[in-house]
Amino acid sequence: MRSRRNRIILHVDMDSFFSAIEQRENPELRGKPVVVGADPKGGKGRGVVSTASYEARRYGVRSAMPISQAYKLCPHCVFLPVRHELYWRVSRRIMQILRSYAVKFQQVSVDEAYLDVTGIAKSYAEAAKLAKRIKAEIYEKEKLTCSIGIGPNKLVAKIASDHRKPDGLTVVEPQEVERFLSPLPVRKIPGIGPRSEEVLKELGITTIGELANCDVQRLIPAFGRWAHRLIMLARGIDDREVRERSKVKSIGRERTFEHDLGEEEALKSALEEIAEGVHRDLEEEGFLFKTLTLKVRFADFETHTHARTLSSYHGDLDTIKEVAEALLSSFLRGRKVRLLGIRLSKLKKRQAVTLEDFM
Ligand code: TTP
Ligand code: MG
Repeated sequence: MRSRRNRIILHVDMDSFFSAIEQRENPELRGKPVVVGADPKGGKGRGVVSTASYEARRYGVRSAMPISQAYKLCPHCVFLPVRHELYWRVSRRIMQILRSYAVKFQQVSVDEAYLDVTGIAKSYAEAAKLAKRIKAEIYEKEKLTCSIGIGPNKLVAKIASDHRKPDGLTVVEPQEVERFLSPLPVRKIPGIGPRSEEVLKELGITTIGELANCDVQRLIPAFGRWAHRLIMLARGIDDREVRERSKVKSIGRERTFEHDLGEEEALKSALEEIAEGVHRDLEEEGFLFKTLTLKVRFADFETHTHARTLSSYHGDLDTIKEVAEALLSSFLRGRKVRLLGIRLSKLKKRQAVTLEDFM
């Protein structure tokens, strides 16, 4: 028995993420070999390559390579410093798009996520349509490309997304899993690094197909308890769930003012600004809220919080502003305010859209 359930899982991975963002931000870099990472300092620099554009990869430049080596391979490459904040900002927007397409969603790194679309897509053909739609939306909104793998589990989806890069889409239906995996090198299985690869090679195992068919006893001396799991993976069996990491219990922002505020107008506009920030965070995380808590600290540090729980879930800016303002006016007695804060809790994920919405 292959698997108890018929799931359809997507793995999305952005193409040369950091350098693609840099090329988007600066049109002069498009089509050029770009390396994002440490300063090469004319070949004497320390540190490593974060990523290289596909143009730079042609010269052999790779992630995690010493920057001095990258410089040797491609001295005319454009070397850029890493701008993490920018990349994470873009990442958050992309993840928000992806999340809206999934029943279950799991971000695994800055540029990578799993989507369980079982039920949203009724077949692999529908899932492929959904994937094309996702690629188009990301490109339209962010001018970035990604590669998507579709399979019956996380392992197959992940290997599939890497299969045709950049701008790829690889669909592996359950009955194709064995044919797809067999010829690939064992290294393609996440978790098998250069050391495991070497050990397997000594046992005469280089492809996933050979691993799938080998006797577990041969692997136990080197891999111990992991041996069974390794063979299962090689056979394309993987029951891991796409896990929502919805540890977020509340979303909030607060602001301490440079000068204590007394005027109603000034307080109102400060509160609006905070509401806008909180609303942006709520949208980015893909949540709706039911409870809003307002925090007020007066000039003498006396601090109050007032909460209101609504009868249903909301996600719009107007509601946040209205409720926050109503709460504020209930405890302003002409006193000067040092800090204002808004926190949203009793959160719920926004409903995912369905494929029908696009047809
Ligand atoms: P990856 O998805 O591994 O690589 P990538 O997006 O640059 O290229 P690919 O088209 O092959 O997916 O990693 C995502 C980002 O994470 C990458 O743009 C830079 C960063 N990163 C590092 O900083 N160091 C590393 O060693 C790796 C692998 C990635
Ligand atoms: Mg990537």
